[in-house]
Amino acid sequence: MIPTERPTVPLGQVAVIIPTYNERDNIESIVTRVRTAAPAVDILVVDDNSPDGTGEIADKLTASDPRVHVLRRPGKSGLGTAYIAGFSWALEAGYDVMVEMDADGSHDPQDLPVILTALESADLVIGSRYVPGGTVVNWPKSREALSRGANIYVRLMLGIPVRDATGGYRAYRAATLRQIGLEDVDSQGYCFQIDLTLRTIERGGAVTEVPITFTERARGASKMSRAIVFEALWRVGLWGLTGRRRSRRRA
Ligand SMILES: Nc1nc2c(ncn2[C@@H]2O[C@H](COP(=O)(O)OP(=O)(O)O)[C@@H](O)[C@H]2O)c(=O)[nH]1
Ligand SMILES: [Mg+2]
Repeated sequence: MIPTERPTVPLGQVAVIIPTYNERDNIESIVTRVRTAAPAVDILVVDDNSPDGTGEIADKLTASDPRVHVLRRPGKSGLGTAYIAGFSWALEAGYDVMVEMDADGSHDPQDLPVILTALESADLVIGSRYVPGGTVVNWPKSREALSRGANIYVRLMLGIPVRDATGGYRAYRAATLRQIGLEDVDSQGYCFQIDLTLRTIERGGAVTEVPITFTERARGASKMSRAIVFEALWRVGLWGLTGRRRSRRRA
């Protein structure tokens, strides 16, 4: 969905939020790459007390760069709550834009300037694998089929014109996050991304997708699980069947 008539609004200060759980081999590289690709942004790492020492590495990065921040949580509590904690921290600190980015290198920091430029005339920008020009590298066919299938299911169930509603490389305006009621979001994983996309659209927000190349991680292990996939299946099904979008519009 590409808004056409909207005037551009300057962005202000950007916080890139990077959730981590056992990303020891990736954290330093991703922080350095973000710093190089977008020197004006600040970074917040949200680490869930990773047993592999990711948090300690992040603390060292903070010591040498005051624009890198670390939020340490006591234990693994899921991607959704990690982002909500990160968003809350950044909203409180007065940032104007919050970017979601994985630590594992799947999201190329070099795409950040394009994503941020698109946000000048949108409320949410999704780095999209499934718009023309977007692509996935090094995923097994089964994983890509799952992701594509999930996005078709989302479009059918929710009726939203977004090609990559599960994508986790995205930028929000602070005002958007303030409006969508983060306090009652309890979706995790992919469903968290779908939930926030739907909430943005429900409140009249403009969503733009820009094509990205998503590259499967080279180091460390994925935290995706069957439970995360099933959560998205049942919640999206429920939202679709109960007409969540229509009832919220009336509210
Ligand atoms: N803080 C935190 N980060 C998480 C959690 N689960 C996943 N992550 C991070 O979220 C990002 C995406 O996770 P990943 O395992 O790569 O998922 P995949 O890309 O769907 O396979 C990575 O940076 C992970 O370290 C969690 O429970 N807590
Ligand atoms: Mg990943």
